[in-house]
Amino acid sequence: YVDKYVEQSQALGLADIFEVPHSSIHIGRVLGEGAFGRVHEATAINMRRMRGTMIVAVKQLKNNPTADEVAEFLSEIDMLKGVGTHHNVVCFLGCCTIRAPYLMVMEYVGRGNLLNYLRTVRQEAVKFKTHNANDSTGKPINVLGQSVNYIELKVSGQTTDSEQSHSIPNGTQQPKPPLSPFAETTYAVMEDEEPFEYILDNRELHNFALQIANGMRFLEEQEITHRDLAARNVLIDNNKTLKISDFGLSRHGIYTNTRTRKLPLRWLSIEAICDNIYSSKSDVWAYGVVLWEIGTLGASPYPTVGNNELIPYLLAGNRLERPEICTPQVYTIMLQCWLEDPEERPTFDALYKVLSPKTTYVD
Ligand code: ACK
Repeated sequence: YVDKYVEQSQALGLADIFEVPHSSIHIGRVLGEGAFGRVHEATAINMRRMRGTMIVAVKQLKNNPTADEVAEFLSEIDMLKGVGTHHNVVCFLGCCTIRAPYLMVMEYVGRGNLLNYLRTVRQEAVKFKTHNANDSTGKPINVLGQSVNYIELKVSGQTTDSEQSHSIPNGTQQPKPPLSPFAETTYAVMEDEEPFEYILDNRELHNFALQIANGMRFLEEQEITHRDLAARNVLIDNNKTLKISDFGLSRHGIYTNTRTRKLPLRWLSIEAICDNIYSSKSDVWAYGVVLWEIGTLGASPYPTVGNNELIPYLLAGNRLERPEICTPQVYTIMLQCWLEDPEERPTFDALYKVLSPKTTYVD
């Protein structure tokens, strides 16, 4: 349905086509809040000549926004009108900008953000490990790397089909998990009644890295700088498709930040912190941190380094450490993303190609 809307808008070639009346949007529960915005689930009825209802996500400013906040929100909407669509970027569907409350209507992405997903995977893996504490045979797993079938999956001491997953339907007795916490499909949990699994699977994590690179190369191609790429700003849908979200800080081209505002310090490149210069290459730095977040299943970067110590720490050549479950090859990619000279960092297009299964996996 999202594609139909977008086709319709593009066919008409009008930015105004995005404008919808408030009466077509029925705001529902709050999904989350940011510094000055709030995202709601909503029902759109007969929105933009389309018959019927659909669930959407609606972003609006909090009460009593300042003039600056309103201007920024409207410029974010303007920017989104020109972005076009890509399956790894949250789709902009419409807006109410003629009168307040101003609304931004987006495709609804049903499973929250990637950071929470990764942390749930980690929790499940930890539970799993604790359950199997007396199994000391676990080899380090390779995530985001070449080794796929890296360890046998065992149940009660017997080798089983490595494709088997262990689903735990809500409220039922948990089946005995396999002995090794490092199996290809280590542990899966069914959430609600819908089949959505939390799995520690190197192919899945690799695929996440690839999808983010794919969405980002689409933005890079249009010279859009995201400026706040982080696992918390990547959403996941029911089919495990990742969507880059939260364009609040995005700008066209290379951008020098002149405002003082809260910044995602630990995701920022050296030139972004020191000189306020943002480009696709500073997004590439942030992408390296996202790879690290994936590899650590949602750890917080530089936990031992204070905010004021971060720049001297980076300038001295220090970087985030290799996550235990990452291959040296993937860590090399991260280190390239964190090269001090932005020009030496790879493009998203190059990252996408390097991470593509064809070049990485030998089946
Ligand atoms: O992590 P979450 O559950 O997913 O909490 C955040 C919150 O709103 C603030 O950004 C959620 N959110 C943002 N955009 C969307 C969207 N398009 N569809 C569904 N949830 C969204 C996000």
